[in-house]
Amino acid sequence: MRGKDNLRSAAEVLVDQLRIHGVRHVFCVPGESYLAVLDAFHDSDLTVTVCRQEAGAAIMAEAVGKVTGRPGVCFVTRGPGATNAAHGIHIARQDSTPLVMFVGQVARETREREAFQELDYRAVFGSMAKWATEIDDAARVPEIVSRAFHTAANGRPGPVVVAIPEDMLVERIAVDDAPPFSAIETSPGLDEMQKFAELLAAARAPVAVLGGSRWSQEACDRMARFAERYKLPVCTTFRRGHLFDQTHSCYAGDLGIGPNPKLLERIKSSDLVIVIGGRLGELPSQHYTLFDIPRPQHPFVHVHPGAEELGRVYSPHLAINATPTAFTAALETRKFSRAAAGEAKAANADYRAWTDKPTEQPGAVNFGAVMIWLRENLARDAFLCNGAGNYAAWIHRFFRFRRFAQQVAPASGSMGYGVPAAVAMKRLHPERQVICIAGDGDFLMNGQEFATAVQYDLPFTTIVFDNGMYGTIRMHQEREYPGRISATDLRNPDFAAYARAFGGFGVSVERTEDFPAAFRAAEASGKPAIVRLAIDPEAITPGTTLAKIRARAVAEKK
Ligand SMILES: Cc1ncc(C[n+]2csc(CCOP(=O)(O)OP(=O)(O)O)c2C)c(N)n1
Ligand SMILES: [Mg+2]
Repeated sequence: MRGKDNLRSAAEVLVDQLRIHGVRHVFCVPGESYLAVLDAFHDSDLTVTVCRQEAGAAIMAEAVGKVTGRPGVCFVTRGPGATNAAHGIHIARQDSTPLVMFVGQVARETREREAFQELDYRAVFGSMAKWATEIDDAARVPEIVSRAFHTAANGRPGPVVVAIPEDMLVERIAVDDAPPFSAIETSPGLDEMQKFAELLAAARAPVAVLGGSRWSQEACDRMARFAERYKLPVCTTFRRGHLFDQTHSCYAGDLGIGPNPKLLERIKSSDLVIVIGGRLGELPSQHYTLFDIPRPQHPFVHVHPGAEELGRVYSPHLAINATPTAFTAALETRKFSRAAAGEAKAANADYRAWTDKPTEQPGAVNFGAVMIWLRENLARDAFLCNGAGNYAAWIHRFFRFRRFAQQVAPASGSMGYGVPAAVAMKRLHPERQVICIAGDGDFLMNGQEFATAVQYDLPFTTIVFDNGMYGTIRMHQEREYPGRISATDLRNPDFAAYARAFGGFGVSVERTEDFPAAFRAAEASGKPAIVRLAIDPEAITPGTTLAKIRARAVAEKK
């Protein structure tokens, strides 16, 4: 708000810039280091969500960036606030998500004395953020915030950290606002599209691999039309299942952890791999084993919005520096010729055979059957939010994502993501169904944000897969050190009572057949809810048991 003197505090200027750049939501944990910004929120129409821990606030901002393609915004205090928030900054980095985090900083005249909670944010976030900076001069707030938004959102998106000294925030200044930032689409050139057309025409068994960010519903629809027209099998990379309608007849499956062996075979024997949008990091490359480094064994096209990513590990036969949005638009502007061999149909049949029915599992709750019930009963556009743990293998295998951004989960494999992400989705889209799925270990990493859900009356259901252990690590332990259990057992709280203690709804399920009624009761409660599932620890993946993994490891060691 401008005073009679026509001046604004730097904090007011900053909040005005957020509105100009299109921000509607901010997530924060307050701190005395940025009181002036909290005060500027008071008169703004920003929707503020106050969180219980900065990791929660940063993950909420990351989730907003992920589904909207525009920077999610969070505010945290200096020192411990900023280091707590590193959880979300790292996810935004690895997942290529636009995010801007503002950190309250000590007053400028006390800097470099290691003042109370002082940190050098350029150094701390230097290797984690896409850009880390500090605003020294109040008059430069519009310029630096504008650069933060452009940097976070364009090319390969990522997190930007902006430290804001508390004395700078209260300075009163006369300064012009910046114009709104623009999302810059990088389009493929005509020569590149010609070369792409030639590679596609020559290929007998091509496969497309979708990943990364800078997609949209329109881009996904264009990709689906292209696949359909040219009978192209399409798979999605780890936690990017929402980039292709998984009920589409060209869908070939999830190239994540524990993929369908037939999908791996198909990719290995393919004669043209087209990677669109993704980094082809460790998981989609199956720990860098699927393709030869640096030159892949088959013709290889890599389309990525960040020029620095092209040729980073794999030297492609054709590198296209373009956003998936612009690339898929270019696909619609010309005709391609292609010797259709019907492999999309075969690929989809392999996918369906792998995912249509649940596998046999030890224990009275079969999580595969639960996932299949959810895929048949959730709203078509429901958000599914989850973190990391073996429980997620059932999501990737048995759920069927239909719409862009429906899967809100960290490709970086970070635990503790689901609850804050679900809070953010419900804040953004109160009208849409939101589900969180969490492991017992995973849930308690940021489960305190359940209180945030209660505070803002956000009715979403969290399904807790309770197997009494850090299952993923137990699985690795049994593989590498069979029978030597170390630091992977968990003694859990009563998760249903936890929900009730916070003011939500809680129920525990011991048998598969009781799940639908429990889930419906949770949804009908109109409250944030937890449905806890009692899972047999032996049910470690959809395909095997702990005992089998241990027995095989023992036999191999003999
Ligand atoms: C923040 C974070 N800390 C640690 C890990 C390492 N880690 C990966 S999965 C896992 C166990 C997950 O346990 P749980 O949530 O109970 O799921 P489960 O595997 O039992 O299904 C751990 C500790 C991680 N990925 N992220
Ligand atoms: Mg567990």
